Amino acid sequence: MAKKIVVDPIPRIEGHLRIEAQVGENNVIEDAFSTGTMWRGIELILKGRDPRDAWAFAERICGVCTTVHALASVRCVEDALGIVIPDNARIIRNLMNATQQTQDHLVHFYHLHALDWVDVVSALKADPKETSRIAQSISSWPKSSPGYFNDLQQRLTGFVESGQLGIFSNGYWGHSAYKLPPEVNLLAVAHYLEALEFQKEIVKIHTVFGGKNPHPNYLVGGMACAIDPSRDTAINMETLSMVKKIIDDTMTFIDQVYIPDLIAIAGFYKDWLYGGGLGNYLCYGDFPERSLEDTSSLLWPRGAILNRDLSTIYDVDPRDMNQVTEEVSHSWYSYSSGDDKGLHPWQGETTPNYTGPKPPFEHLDHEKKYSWLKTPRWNNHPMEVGPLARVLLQYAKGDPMIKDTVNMVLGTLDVGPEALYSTLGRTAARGIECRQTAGFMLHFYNELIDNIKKGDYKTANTELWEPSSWPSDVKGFGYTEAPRGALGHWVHIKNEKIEDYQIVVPSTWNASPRDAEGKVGAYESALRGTPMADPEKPLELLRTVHSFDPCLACASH
Ligand code: NFC
Repeated sequence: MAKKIVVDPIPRIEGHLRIEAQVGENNVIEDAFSTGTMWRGIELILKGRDPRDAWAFAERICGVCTTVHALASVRCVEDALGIVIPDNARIIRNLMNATQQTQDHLVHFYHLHALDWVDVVSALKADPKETSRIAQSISSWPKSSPGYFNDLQQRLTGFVESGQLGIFSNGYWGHSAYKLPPEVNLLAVAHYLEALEFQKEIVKIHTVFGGKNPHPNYLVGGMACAIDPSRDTAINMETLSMVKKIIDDTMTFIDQVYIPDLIAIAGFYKDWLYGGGLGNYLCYGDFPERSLEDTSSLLWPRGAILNRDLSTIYDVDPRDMNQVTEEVSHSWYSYSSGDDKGLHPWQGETTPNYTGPKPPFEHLDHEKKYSWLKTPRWNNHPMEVGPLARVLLQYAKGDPMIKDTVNMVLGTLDVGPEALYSTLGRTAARGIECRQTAGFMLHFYNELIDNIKKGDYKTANTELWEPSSWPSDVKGFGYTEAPRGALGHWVHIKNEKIEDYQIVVPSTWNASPRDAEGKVGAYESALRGTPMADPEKPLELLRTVHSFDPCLACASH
């Protein structure tokens, strides 16, 4: 008889995700149900407000992807009001978004996902000399002496002996699904701690252009930072050289630490090819070289792939009332129509209606409503969004940089392209993409410097700032690719105020419950068929769900 297991909560930092899984006799997951257990109502909080303030509320949806809701929000209000931003604002937004992606991917790999593959306690048994030899054989990163690893091991031993593992507590240490030798575990723990220290450097870029992090400042019409060499503004020679140094250090860290670690760890798990999931991928695209309307100028393209068929790329139009919809047949909301059928976000409704059991409870009834997440669909298909979707789309389109990096990673691991359709493929795609976004940081930095050299200092356009100049009834759409995937904000502005605001989030696409036809979401699909060594310690389930980098704070907002 199938056993039921419950893992709640799942993410290490971002919000409330519960998975209930049915596990068969042979300890293979037969079915899984994904539940968002929290809701805050940001869409309702936005109603009736000045649309120019929306970004500041929307950005507070999440402190992890801490710029992307502000970006999508200013873009959707500008779209509605016909505001064109200056070129420097486009460039600074791109630079801030590339910074966000890069920092977020680094944090995900080391701090939110690595411990699904790395056994911290096993690192105590490592020979530091051998760790040093391995480190020097895979990278020229300077922190690699036997003494360095020996010191770290002593510190770690101190933690364990005092019974206080701190950030490393609550792991399934010693689980038989961990495959790394102690020496590689020690190497990975060293880089976990180094990455924790380094990631805070990367976000200093947000403090230069957005005043602070988390939640840097944005502005409808451009960016709220002044460039003016005649005054002592925050953007000056000193801060720009600091930004350049951070970008250089970030590229070095990714090339010398993240990518070699990714390949070294994956090399021990290349047979663990579970978790491929839906095989449908959706991207809105981002990083405009000219404008958001001109989708041919996006460095990350827009498009959809169905059934893992990379030979056909489908056009995507999130303004098309039939393409993107959200339905609530298994979600704790009700629609005024009285049925739960999908609505395009410009017709969207958010009316909470909790019908689940009163806590504490053992299990949810999955025939009924079972999540605070709505169920997004693209042309009625469940879709996976995120780094794997973006890498596959660029691979399918023949982007030379992505093709080379994907081929390098697959070649080094000695696996074929089918390995991409897996938990490990999703994790590898994030590393490949992180290398690309660090390159974008440099690209947009150079573009900004060129503009400043030409004497172009303009960062904001406030011509349409006066509400009386706005149309009385208008709708807008703003998009971005957040670290976890395609993000859309849709606004309806009436008589100078927000009439309706709908947000469809990457983690909602991936973590959604099933739809009225029973089609499962991306997490639910990816978990099916996963074997577990010990269902009481569901490490393999965590691996697959963590590979999507869940953020439930965003997903149910
Ligand atoms: Ni929070 Fe966000 C969620 C991202 O999916 N990326 O919409 C954005 O969080 O991390």
